[in-house]
Amino acid sequence: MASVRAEPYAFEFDPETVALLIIDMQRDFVDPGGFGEALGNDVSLLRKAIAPTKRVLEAARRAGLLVIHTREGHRPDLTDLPPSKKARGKLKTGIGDKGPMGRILVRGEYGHDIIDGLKPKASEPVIDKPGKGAFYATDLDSVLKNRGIRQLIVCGVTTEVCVNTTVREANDRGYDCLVLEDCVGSYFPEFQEYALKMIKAQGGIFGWVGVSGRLLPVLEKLKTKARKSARAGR
Ligand code: TIU
Repeated sequence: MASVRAEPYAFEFDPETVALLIIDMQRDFVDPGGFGEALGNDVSLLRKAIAPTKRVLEAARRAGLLVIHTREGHRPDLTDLPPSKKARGKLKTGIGDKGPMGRILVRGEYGHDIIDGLKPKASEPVIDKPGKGAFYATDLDSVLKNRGIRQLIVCGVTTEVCVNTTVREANDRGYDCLVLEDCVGSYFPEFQEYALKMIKAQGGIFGWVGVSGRLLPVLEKLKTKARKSARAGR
């Protein structure tokens, strides 16, 4: 069992049954010219999460953890886009419309894909989701169950929207979530603060909140152990 300092108390996990879940690190949300910016947001607030998430992703890969990525988006014919989601915000350029990086939040478009710095490996499942939560209308739960995963280390954007919705969905399905506060981002500093507070309040009502700096040395130790057992032929 590995243990990471977190709030409201230490997050303990078995590396065999924990996965890294990276939520929606797509160009449409974090790059200038995407959906996030079309909504009137300052994307630089999300970009702060890229470097620490990259360090966690690389350490998780070295430690042999299952890594899963998600993308929010829709079919090119938009048949899975609820009219309410399309209409919301009365945007001039909204979901499905042509933006500077292709049609906004449409699968297969450049803007819909994950940023180059956090590109999934071919062996890492990518979950395409039409909603904010990663469990809604996806096979994420079955991917996790088939791999015996019971706990999730969560990074991604945005903290109060897709991260929080996914953590709440995961919590109700019996998964423990550790959210890394420097690896998640919000367009609104006050939402960042309170979205994290909501997770860890009341004894960890939805899960745990930690920082990547505490997790990285724990993952490095797992890597050393994995190497030692490989050398011992176990
Ligand atoms: N991934 C995600 O959070 N989708 C959003 O639409 N977030 C906003 O904050 N708008």
